[in-house]
Amino acid sequence: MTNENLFAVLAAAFPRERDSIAIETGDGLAYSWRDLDRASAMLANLLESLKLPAGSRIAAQVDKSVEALLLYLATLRAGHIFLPLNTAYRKAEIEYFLGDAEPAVVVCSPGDFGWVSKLAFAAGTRHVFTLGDDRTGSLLDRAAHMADRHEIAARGADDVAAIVYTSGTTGRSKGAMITHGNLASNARVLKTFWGWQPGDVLIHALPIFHVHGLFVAVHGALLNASRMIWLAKFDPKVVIGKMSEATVFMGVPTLYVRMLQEKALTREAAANMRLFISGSAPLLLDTFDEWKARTGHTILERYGMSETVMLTSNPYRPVEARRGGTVGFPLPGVGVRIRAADGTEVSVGEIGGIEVKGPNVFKGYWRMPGKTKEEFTADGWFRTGDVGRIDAEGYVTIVGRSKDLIISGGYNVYPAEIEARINEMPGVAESALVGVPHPDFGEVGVALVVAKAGERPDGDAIVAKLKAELANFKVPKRCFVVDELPRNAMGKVQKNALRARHERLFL
Ligand code: MLC
Ligand code: AMP
Repeated sequence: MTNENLFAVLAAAFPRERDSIAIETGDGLAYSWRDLDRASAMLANLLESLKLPAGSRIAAQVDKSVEALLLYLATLRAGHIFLPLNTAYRKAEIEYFLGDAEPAVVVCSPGDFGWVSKLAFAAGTRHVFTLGDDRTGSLLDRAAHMADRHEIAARGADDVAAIVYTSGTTGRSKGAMITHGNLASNARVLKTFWGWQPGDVLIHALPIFHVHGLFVAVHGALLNASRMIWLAKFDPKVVIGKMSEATVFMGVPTLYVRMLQEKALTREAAANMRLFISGSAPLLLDTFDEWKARTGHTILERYGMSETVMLTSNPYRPVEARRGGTVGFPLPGVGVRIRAADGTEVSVGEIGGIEVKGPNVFKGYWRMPGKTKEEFTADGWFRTGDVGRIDAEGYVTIVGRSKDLIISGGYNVYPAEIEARINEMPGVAESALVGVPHPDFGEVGVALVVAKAGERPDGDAIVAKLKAELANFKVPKRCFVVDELPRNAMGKVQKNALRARHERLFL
């Protein structure tokens, strides 16, 4: 029987020339394919030495480094479940994730050991390691004593490889259980669909705690035996400077917007590049057009989700068929359909809810069978919560979202979570968070707050308090105290009206 462990799939694609460079970092370090194999073996052996039960979760909240990537690969290799956590998350957020996922192992930055280990031990975690972005910390100290050979754990396509938390529209965050089969099938499809070829080099400038940077970008390069230029943080100047040595770049729209502000972005600078891919948030037509004018390259926009990895993509060839403002066609093997609110089929070109099906669609939400069932139709399609249409040629266009979600710089912000926090603050009767256009982040949150009778809460103080409690990208950029929130006949807050009122705040 073949081993369907995703690591086995990726490792089978490593080049025979094991001493060639697999990853080079922004500060000049080089890792060969042999290094990736041996170091992931050592880390996998460390995990195995802990004698963890099958299906253990390995949580990581660490700065981006090659070693952080190796921890992910080692977790796959040992057959455990990887749980990546955004480095911006603060105490309350981490406390929830650790309590919900009950990881057997938590890896955090050395500077966070005090507070993270306290939360982890309270959640029942037995092992807390540290990993710095400069190859320091107890994780590597312990792994240094391990053997550098390791037999890849046997896993089936339906076994869970990772849990990625996505915030809920109401209440608690949900952990999407993504299987080895989901990830392997998607990576294989994208390798062909995006025309990965020998000699490709990827500039990797995204964070590795979400599906875009961790799965789409990393699996793409590894499955193609491609070198990665590994940048710990996105810096537009550095990325433009590296284009002459690379061929592929993936980014959220904000990254493209920021590069367009650089004089160094020219046709010449981008001449060696084969493909620019955008996703995670809507790419404005202006950005698409401007990029083409400045570099001669047509950005290829695609659409995906944590629960489904990649769903649709504009075509690779012919280049003229990449259509700005659309997310292209369903990927091979992926079913995409549009349904009216009552679940009935809509005619071609009509708007409705986007539903999807395929080997890429996740197994369900961690310990939430009820929620999982709710998000699937009776005939097994997953409701994305996105609203769109499919035209006569088959192009999918996303026109909005039925889920109350703000996407800011490629990060998802669920208003319900922020509103709940604001509502708990003294002097606040109720609140609403809406997303408004922003030139850099695409969309940002603005909070509207109604005071309790006789009280005078302060908008700036509310923002400051949220800053202390929440991941920075979730904090509203502005907060206004208003007399009342507009409501419809059903008593529901009319967020569209609020959005319209503040539409030009940052433009
Ligand atoms: C940073 N800030 C943000 C923000 N990022 N505000 C709103 N939205 C964001 N995304 C704010 C901080 O709060 C801070 O504010 C200030 O900007 C500087 O913080 P920073 O951390 O130094 O910012 P920077 O490094 O410039 O980060 C911006 C960014 C980053 C665009 C590089 O947000 C980013 O890497 N985004 C990519 C997200 C991503 O990978 N998404 C993929 C999800 S997967 P203050 O006030 O404190 O100074 C997915 C599925 C799919 O969606 O289809 O791919
Ligand atoms: P996440 O839960 O972080 O995986 O975010 C998934 C959501 O990002 C999707 O449901 C969409 O709303 C949004 N998204 C991803 N790609 C695109 C895109 N190309 N255009 C518009 N929205 C997108």
